[in-house]
Amino acid sequence: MGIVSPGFSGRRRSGSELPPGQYLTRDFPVLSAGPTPHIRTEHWEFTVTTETGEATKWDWAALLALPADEITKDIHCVTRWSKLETNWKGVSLDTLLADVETSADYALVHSYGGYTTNVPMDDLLDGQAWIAYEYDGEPIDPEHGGPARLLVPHLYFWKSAKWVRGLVLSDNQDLGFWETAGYHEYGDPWKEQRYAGD
Ligand SMILES: Nc1nc2c(c(=O)[nH]1)N[C@H]1C(S)=C(S)[C@@H](COP(=O)(O)O)O[C@H]1N2
Ligand SMILES: [Mo]
Repeated sequence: MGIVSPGFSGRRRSGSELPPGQYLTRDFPVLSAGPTPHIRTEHWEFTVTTETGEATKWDWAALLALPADEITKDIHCVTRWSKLETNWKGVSLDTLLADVETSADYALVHSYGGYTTNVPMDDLLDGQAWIAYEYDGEPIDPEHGGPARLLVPHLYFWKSAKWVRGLVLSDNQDLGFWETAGYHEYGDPWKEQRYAGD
């Protein structure tokens, strides 16, 4: 038998899990730049528009019909809270984009309510991003982006657009809401890319 020190259960738990300048929170703060839109799933649509103008749409039934992943990831807000091991269910962007013909380098993510954020395509593929529709085994609360939000947890959480309604793919990087307001265009929490120029 090995020696197990008290409080060490084998689960990852150490300061090194927290990106620089972040603190741990156990609750789930709500951060929204405007009012919470209430979108009924029967009216929900997700549209991917490529650089050639080709549009592909999914309605709620089509989203739910796709293979989904159970996702456990740490999330890091630029206002300095981090929450470890959050649990989501959703469809990976690899699955959604499998049949979308594109060679675009960038996506501008659009939300119901008008929020936008830019993410490179390389950060949306290879198991790094999802359209999530469950949090902790329940439908996502409207305040937290339900019925569906983007989840791209390796970047600051402002990239995880709540009430997501689509992606516009482009060869050029068009900046989103916070990025236009002076936040970093990429937003890697491990490099503390909070503001433009960081
Ligand atoms: N549509 C939309 N998505 C958004 C935001 C927003 O204001 N509108 N805020 C972002 C920011 S700054 C953060 S930290 C997270 C907060 O998600 P939460 O409210 O579920 O914690 O959502 C991101 N996605
Ligand atoms: Mo944030």
